[in-house]
Amino acid sequence: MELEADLKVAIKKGQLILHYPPKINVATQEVMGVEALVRWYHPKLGLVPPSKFIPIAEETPLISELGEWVLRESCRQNQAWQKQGYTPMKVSVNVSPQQFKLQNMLELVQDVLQETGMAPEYLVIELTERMLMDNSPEVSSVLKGLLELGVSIAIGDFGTGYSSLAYLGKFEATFLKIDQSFVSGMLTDKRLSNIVNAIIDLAHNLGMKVIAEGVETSEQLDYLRGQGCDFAQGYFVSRPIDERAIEDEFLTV
Ligand code: G
Ligand code: G
Repeated sequence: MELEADLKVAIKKGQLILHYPPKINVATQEVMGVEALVRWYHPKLGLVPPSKFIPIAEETPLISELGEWVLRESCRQNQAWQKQGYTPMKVSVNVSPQQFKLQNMLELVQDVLQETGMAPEYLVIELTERMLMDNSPEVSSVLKGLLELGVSIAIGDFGTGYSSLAYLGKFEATFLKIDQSFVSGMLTDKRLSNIVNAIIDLAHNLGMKVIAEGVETSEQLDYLRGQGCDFAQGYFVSRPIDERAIEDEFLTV
């Protein structure tokens, strides 16, 4: 619980930072966007990974404050890059199911886009399957509203844990992300490559683009290209890096 009190302070004192794993277009190798991942520079503990504090925040209303900070900072940074003349790209922001329950995400997104001046087409909201299992009318209408605004929706960790194909029939997401557990074994395990191929076909048949997560080698990227996968992220492209490194290594004018 000490961490919870510290986290409250952290948000106020600017101890949170974002690191960005870039995503590339598999066919052209061009950067299509970055994902925003939060980290916490704790004064005593050093760099704390999100796995250590997001679950704690999710048990309290702090998840809204944290989520709001991440959304605002991601849009601010991406708009700043565009203003500096870099080729525009998308930024994806992870949103916890708890945050969706606690606040009106549609209003929040509209406010943040207006405040930062970033166009909706550059924002991707990333959800997990866990979130979509809650097919309440409220969640569906917020997601619909976001899509109508021009914001994209990505479904992450596809195929893990909470699998249900039911929601894919009801809801039109922009991107489907193949979980890294499938990608990491797909070149040595035929069952896994069959699953990867099936997810790509399924997504394309439903009008979604596919993002492979956890790509670590050029052989994996080549395989995904052969299967028509649209985008990829993972250590082969780059580990998550700070905004300066993104500017130096990935942005183009
Ligand atoms: O250790 P690493 O940063 O790579 O872990 C990434 C995971 O942490 C993401 O997949 C996501 O589940 C979670 N995460 C990172 N940043 C955020 C965030 O801003 N909000 C939420 N809800 N989860 C995040
Ligand atoms: O964002 P997400 O919850 O999917 O991230 C899950 C974890 O996987 C994070 O801790 C992230 O740092 C890690 N990760 C992301 N890309 C790679 C990769 O290419 N290889 C490995 N081993 N881990 C990765």
